[in-house]
Amino acid sequence: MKTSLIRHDWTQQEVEELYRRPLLALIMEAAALHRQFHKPGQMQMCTLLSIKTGGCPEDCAYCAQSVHYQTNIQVHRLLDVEAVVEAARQAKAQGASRFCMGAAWREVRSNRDFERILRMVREVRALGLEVCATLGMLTVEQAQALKEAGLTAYNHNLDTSEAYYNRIITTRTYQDRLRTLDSARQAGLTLCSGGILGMGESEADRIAFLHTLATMEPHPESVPINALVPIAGTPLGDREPPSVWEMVRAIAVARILMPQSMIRLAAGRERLSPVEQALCFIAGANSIFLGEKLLTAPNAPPSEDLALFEILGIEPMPAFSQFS
Ligand code: SAM
Ligand code: DTB
Ligand code: SF4
Repeated sequence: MKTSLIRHDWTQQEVEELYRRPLLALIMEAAALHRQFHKPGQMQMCTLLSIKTGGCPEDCAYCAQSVHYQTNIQVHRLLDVEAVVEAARQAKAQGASRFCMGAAWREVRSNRDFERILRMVREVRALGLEVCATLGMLTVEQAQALKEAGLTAYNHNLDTSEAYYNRIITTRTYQDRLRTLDSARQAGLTLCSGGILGMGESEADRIAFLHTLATMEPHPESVPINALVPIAGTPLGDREPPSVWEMVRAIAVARILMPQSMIRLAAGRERLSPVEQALCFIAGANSIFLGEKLLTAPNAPPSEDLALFEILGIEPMPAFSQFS
């Protein structure tokens, strides 16, 4: 039965065995589960907006927005509610069903900026969109306030394995990360949590990272798999992004481990050809970021996305369909 395929007791060894399988067989198994749990002709479209850009005190080695690195971005304070609602309206008109707001904060503070974010959440939700936010660390009380305002999901990525984490970020710990995810869960928010491939991590790190996600109970409803977008000026600015084969493998393993979750082919998609993207969709990805920009970096052009969906016969997933 379906439910027996949703497991939270995966062992590290099982995940490793899956991860090392021959790629084509892995893709086929993932595709079969994808068909069982999801409508294969539907894709979730999420649009990102950076509502507060740059000046972040954390030192995440991949990030354009950290104060620790000299990068070429346009820094700005928290946007006005009206500007955000207008961007959400446009995202909806383009076919997005989820609107994700990102702030370059280490943690949420309960001040006027937070009140403004609660207003943004209420108004974007009133447009009939799912609303996601990624604001850094969070307490249960703050998560509850967001939930009451109508927030659907909280994004907080584990990024990589616990063992590799301090090679990428020194200003917080893996435990901090897990604690925030727990606060969001306690408040009844759904979770969006995934990671980045191509930061110099080993296969063992990728296996451990996927194992951590797959043993959460419940699984994060949404799992973004990002390819590193190398940002000039950051410590990872010169890295070669991961190959499409590495992306497909991670997506397929995530799909098998967490059959009911949305697996998002997230950052780095603009470097993939239409055929490469289609392969990621066959391997189980059923969610993308739609829109010209991610947070600071460019995304695949929406016109090209819509052309590809036309060819593949993919339709936008309606809002809230995962939860009904
Ligand atoms: N400050 C908040 C936090 O760290 O949770 C929210 C914003 S942060 C930019 C959201 C996520 O974007 C990060 O956790 C990371 O996984 C992803 N990300 C950031 N920069 C990236 C890059 N250059 N390439 C790929 N993914 C990136
Ligand atoms: C996620 O996993 N990826 C998004 C979203 N969640 C917040 C962010 C990608 C950022 C890519 C680099 C940039 O735009 O600065
Ligand atoms: Fe700050 Fe988030 Fe960027 Fe890390 S990823 S530097 S916490 S904005």
